[in-house]
Order: sequence, then C-alpha cells, then structure tokens
Amino acid sequence: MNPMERFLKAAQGNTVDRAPVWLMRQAGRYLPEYQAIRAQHDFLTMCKTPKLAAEISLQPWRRFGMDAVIFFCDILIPAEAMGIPLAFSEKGPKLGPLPATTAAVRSLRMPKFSADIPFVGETLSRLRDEIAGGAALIGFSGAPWTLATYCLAGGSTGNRAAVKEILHTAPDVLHALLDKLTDMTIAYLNYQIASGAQVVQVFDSWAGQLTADEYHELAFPYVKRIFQEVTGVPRILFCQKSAHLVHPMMLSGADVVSIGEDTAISEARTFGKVIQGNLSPELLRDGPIETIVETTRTMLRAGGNTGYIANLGHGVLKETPVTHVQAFVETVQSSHDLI
Ligand code: 1CP
Repeated sequence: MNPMERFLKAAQGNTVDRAPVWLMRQAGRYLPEYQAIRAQHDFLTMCKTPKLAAEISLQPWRRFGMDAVIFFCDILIPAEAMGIPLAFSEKGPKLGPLPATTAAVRSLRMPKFSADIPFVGETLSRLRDEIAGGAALIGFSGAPWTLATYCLAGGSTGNRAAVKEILHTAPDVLHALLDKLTDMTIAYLNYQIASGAQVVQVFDSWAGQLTADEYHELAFPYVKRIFQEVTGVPRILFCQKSAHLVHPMMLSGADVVSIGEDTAISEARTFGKVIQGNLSPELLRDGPIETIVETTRTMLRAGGNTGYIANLGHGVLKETPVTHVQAFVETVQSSHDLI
C-alpha cells in the first residue's frame, strides 16, 4: 500500500495493511543531518527559508521512510506575525511577553499569511512536489491555550501557574486573547491546507497542566471551534500528559486523538475515534532496542490496522540514538504479521 494512502485512510478510520507511522519532532536535533544544517544557520532562519525548511522536513523521511512528513517550522511563528517579538536561544523560545491588558490583546494584528509568512505556504507546496505522493504531508499549529501561555509567560517556563493566575485577576483579557488566537489558528490552518497540507495537527502541549475543569473553560471551547471551522482534511489533537483529558479531547471534534503513555490504547479506542500514539519518548531514548521492539509490538497489537496511527506519546527527545528511531519505525513497517 502507498504510504500516503495508508496514512490518510487510517486517519479517516479505514482499515489498512498495517498501522502508518511517524514521530512527533521527527525532524530535529537527534538527527546528525539536522545538526549539520543547524551548525550553519540559526533556528528562525531555518524555519523561514523554504529550501532549508523543506530539506529538514525530508531528512527523517529519506532516512527511515515514515508514512508522513511534518513540515519544519514552530508553533510560535504565527504569534510573531501577530506582532509579538520572537527569538530563540539555547534556553528555548522567548516571546513577548504580552502584557495581560485589553489594550495589548487589541493591538495584536490578524496576519495575512501569504504576505506576512509566505515561507510557510512555500515550504508546504515545495514539500508536496518533492514528496510526490510518497507520504502524507502534515501541517500544524499550536492550540490557543498553549500559545497563550507562551505569549503571557514570555516563552518557555515551568511556571504556568502565573498564567492561570490571570484567569482570576483578568479573566476577560485571557478569554479575549484565547479568542483572538483561535481566529488566527483557524485562518492559519486553512492557509496551510490551501498550500498543500493533507492532515493538520493541533499541539496543545501545555493543556495537561490544566485541571479537567480548567480544561473545559480555557482549552476545550477554543479547540472545538477550530475543528468546526477547519475541515476537509483529517485533524489530529495532541495534548501532553493528557490522561485526565482524554474524554473531552474525544468530544472536541478532532478526527484523531493523540495519547501519551499514560493512557492505554485499549481504553482510548472505546470512544470510537482514531488513536495516535503512544510509545514513551524516554523508552525510545533509553532502550534497549529489544525493549523498544517488544513494546512497539505490544502497542501495535492493541492498535490493530483500523483507526490507529503509530507514534510516540510526545516528541523525540534530542538525546535519542538514531538506531532507536530506526528500530521503532522498522518494527511498525514490518508488522503485517501482527494483523
Ligand atoms: O535549537 C534548535 O535546533 C531548535 C529546536 C526546535 C525544533 C527542532 C524548536 C524550538 N522547535 C523545533 C521544531 C518544531 N517544533 C516542529 C517541527 C519538527 C517536527 O515535529 O518534526 C514542531 C511541530 C514544533 C512544535 C512545538 N514547538 C511545540 C509543540 C510540540 C511539543 O513538543 O509539545 C512546542 C511546545 C514548541 C515550542 C518550542 N520550540 C522550540 C522548543 C525547544 C520548544 C519547546 C520549549 C519548551 O519546552 O517550552
């Protein structure tokens, strides 16, 4: 079966010859060929130069032949296009911070994507040409809650409590920001689809830090609106540390729900949605290879060949040996016997 067809059919809940496979953060720091390009360019230049971004997106596919390619970029790029200054350092992203005021939220502009960040559309259309149907092309965005935490905290922080605090001190401002980020995300994903993305994934990486009640207030209504207004391709929802959020994620309108190793595939399947996941990125990093192979095969038995996409529970960690990624992908690629 052709990999693109396998991926798209599986994402729509149809039966395929074996589970398709890709990895979150498959293009990135664990790959020596990524490091070689990174040594020559800073991260934002890599995101903003279609030739480089397309090359980096293709690196893992050429090496391992995954069934899908995710385009290389970052969830914070469209926030910059809204007018919030963005930089990346050794310590991670630095964004804004945006003051938690009505005036600051009002001042954010709605990007015109094809004029403001044309490199995204150019990278996607370049990739569609180069992949030529040999894999599905995945577009992505951050979810409003996750983007809001970066905007308000000023970048990467372990202290999302400060952002939750704004819910109590200035709830209107937080909701106005979430609403604006939702409008932006809908337009951004539709722009990606128009540029060639065949699947989209919404990363709500920090939603797992919310309680279930907070999730219903701060994340769920916004992702639900995204899935109402971004249609026509399979849509995947990912949250990190999401065991307590699986039920609302299933009701969000997403076609595919990505689960972590804290959720059993057998339980997640009972909701009738397509499931993606859930090998532990730490196991993939630490091995040994026999354990990676055995755990992957157990996972594939639970997932089967209908409505299941093999992946990790979160992104590949940068210390992961390339041989471990290869063992994982090859185990899935040779899993026809498990069906
Ligand atoms: O130094 C470097 O080389 C940059 C490292 C790096 C890379 C490779 C960053 C900085 N971003 C990326 C690429 C990236 N980020 C991709 C495309 C590659 C792929 O998936 O194959 C994608 C989809 C993302 C998405 C992203 N960026 C998320 C959501 C996924 C997740 O991991 O939860 C988040 C939270 C970000 C913010 C971000 N950008 C970069 C880093 C190191 C981070 C996380 C920082 C933090 O912990 O807060």
